[in-house]
Amino acid sequence: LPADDATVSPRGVIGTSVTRKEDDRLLRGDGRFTDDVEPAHLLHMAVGRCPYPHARIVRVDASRAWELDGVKHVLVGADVRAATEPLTVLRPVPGAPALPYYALAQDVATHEGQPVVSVAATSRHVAEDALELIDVEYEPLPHVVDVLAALEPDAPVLHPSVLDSNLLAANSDGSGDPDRRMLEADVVVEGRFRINRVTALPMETRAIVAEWRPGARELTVHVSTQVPHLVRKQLAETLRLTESEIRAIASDVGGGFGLKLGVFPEDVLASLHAMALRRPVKWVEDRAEHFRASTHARESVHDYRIAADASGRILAMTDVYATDIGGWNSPFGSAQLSSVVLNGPYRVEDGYAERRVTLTNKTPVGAYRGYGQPEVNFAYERLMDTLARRLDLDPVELRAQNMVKQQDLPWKNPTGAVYDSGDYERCLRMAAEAIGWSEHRDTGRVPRADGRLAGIGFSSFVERTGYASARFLARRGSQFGAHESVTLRANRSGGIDVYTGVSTMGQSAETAFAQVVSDVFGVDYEAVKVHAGDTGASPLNTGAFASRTMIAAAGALKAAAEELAAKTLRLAAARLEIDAADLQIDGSVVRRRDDEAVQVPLVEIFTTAITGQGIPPGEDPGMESTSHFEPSDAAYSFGTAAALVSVDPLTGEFGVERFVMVHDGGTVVNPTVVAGQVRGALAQGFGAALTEELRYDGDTGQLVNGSMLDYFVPTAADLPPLELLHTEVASPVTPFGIRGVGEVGTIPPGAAVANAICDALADFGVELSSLPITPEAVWRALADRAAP
Ligand code: SMO
Repeated sequence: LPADDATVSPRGVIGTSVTRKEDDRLLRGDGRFTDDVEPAHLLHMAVGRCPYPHARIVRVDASRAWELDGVKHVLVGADVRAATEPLTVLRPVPGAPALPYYALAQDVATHEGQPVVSVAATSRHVAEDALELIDVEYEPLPHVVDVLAALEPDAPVLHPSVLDSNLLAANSDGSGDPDRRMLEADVVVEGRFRINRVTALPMETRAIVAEWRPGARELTVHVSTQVPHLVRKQLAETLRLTESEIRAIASDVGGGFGLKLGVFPEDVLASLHAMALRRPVKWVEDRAEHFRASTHARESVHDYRIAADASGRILAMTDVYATDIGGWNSPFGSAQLSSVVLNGPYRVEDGYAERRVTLTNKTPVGAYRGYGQPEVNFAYERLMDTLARRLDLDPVELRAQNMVKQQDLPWKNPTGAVYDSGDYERCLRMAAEAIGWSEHRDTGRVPRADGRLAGIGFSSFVERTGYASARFLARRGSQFGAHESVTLRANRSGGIDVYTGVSTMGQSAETAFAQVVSDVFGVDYEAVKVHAGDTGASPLNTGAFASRTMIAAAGALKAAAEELAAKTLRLAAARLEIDAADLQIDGSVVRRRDDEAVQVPLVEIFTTAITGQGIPPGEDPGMESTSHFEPSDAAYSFGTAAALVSVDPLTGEFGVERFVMVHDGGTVVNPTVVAGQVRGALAQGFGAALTEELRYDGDTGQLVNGSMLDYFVPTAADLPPLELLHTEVASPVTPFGIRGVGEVGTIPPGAAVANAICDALADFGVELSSLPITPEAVWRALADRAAP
């Protein structure tokens, strides 16, 4: 790493690959997931779901289910309507009306898999048997599953009581006069880009254990979520309880990826059963349910245009796109970042994004790692290569020529995003160098001995991480803030306990939080223990999403650790009768800076504070601090990926032989963790780019590949070798210069691989504009071009 632009704290703990706090328990099988929670007298819930994409519920008769041995409680739509409010949306699409989304379908169900009835029984199998005994009479209604067809005037309307079409909301952002630039430009390239419907597929499906103690008026929910404090808020609203009456606990979470952002219908149902029965109720989603009833993601159609002059200078970029939100709003609302990073890393003053958020009779679309950014990257990066070919320019030089320059940052893009800092071109050059672009450009297009053709493709990107501000979120109607919050509490063993509402879902928050506390306070990393995900034992925070945890939490950790360190030094100064400025905290002791022999153990200082016995006059007892921190703006990660492919031009079969990812996530807290995050997101990015697609049959409206046998998730063996390189430009808007890293890997695989295939097949004039990129798609594109 170039040392000059890295802001690494002098104590050296930030920036080192310390052992992960989470590994020991997870590797030993001591992790505690929601399904591991087994209270006494536990009952189990099963949910009956609509088998049609769109149907009126004419009649529900549950009488035979009630009679089955072991059945304790049955809920139908009317029960839910009487006892609850509709589910709320944490990040509604601006301008979208609220839809009356109840935990069980009321008169009409709008997607296959929507909950219609639920049963609590002594075991899951009894509950599922009971579902079979419930008579639901459906009247199938006309359905629409294609996002563009859903906008046609003759399409069946999903929510006629609220909307007279399936357009949930339309909005646009932009500046300048891009349509005029299009007319003036020497060249305009455009295309329609179809992004596939995929799903996040966490290894742990959704799960909840709900327990109600009426005497205590306390509903405790163990729930697999990224946002326990927000689940608590949404459950309170829906169940007509106060937040005081709910405790949400997320222990280990087996992957969130954006899917587990907020309350789901089944969380409400399990709570209602538990409250009616005064017994704990568990629901663990099975994989078939997960495919139909959690959330899907990404599906959208982008009509993207780039205008340029003859030298390749970009004059305007526009994206008019429709995103599919499915049959209802999901708890977090659909992806909203395509517009924010409309132009990627390229400098352009004139541009707009116009979005139509569209209802279809499919599973609701929610957040998924990347949240709109992989989608738009595929469109603009495919067109950058088209533009290079049209103008006979080197695609690397065309990109470099148009990238926002380091000295021009911060810079506001046409949709109002302020890119903070970075050296975008350096990442591009590093990727080109690493993949061997110049040799390939000069000699690489000669067919290999076996007839295969090699190609190299690039994808450059910026990624928004975190949020601009609470003010920005308020303007958009979001129900949460931009800050993160922690409590630090010293203990009588000489350690520091950290309490956070962030749940730990594989992103290594416990490790990174402990690193910051250790670094700022000076205490040993091993003496810091992080307690995560319990609303009953953490300050009211925001949560783990938007790649935002570290960029916000690091500031709160720093402030709280500094406050405790100052107090620790004052107490030690009084004890040692030395000026506090001459002391430092070093591992397990406070010592004189220039004389190690003069020291006092931290355990003694902490005990003094906690007991209040012997604290100097003017000091309060206690050694505890809570801090809330909001970064001054969002931080933009950036980078370039490069793929080397070989393609069989007869069959379209291809392989990704190398994949280089050059990435800048600002100051790195833990290199191993960052590499793991980038690799994990790349795996999901490759799945969405090459193999994953949720397919619906147009005639029946059924999901046809909702199982792990039919939906192809890449395994480690399916991935190309991943070569990771980093730069480390500190962000000026976050503590320590940290940028988010959790989602970035999902962004570039689709465009990089498609561009590489189109490069290999340049002589055939093949242009790929849909995801996923399959050998069949390549073969079809070749066949289309070969046809007269
Ligand atoms: S899609 Mo992420 O959890 O903001």
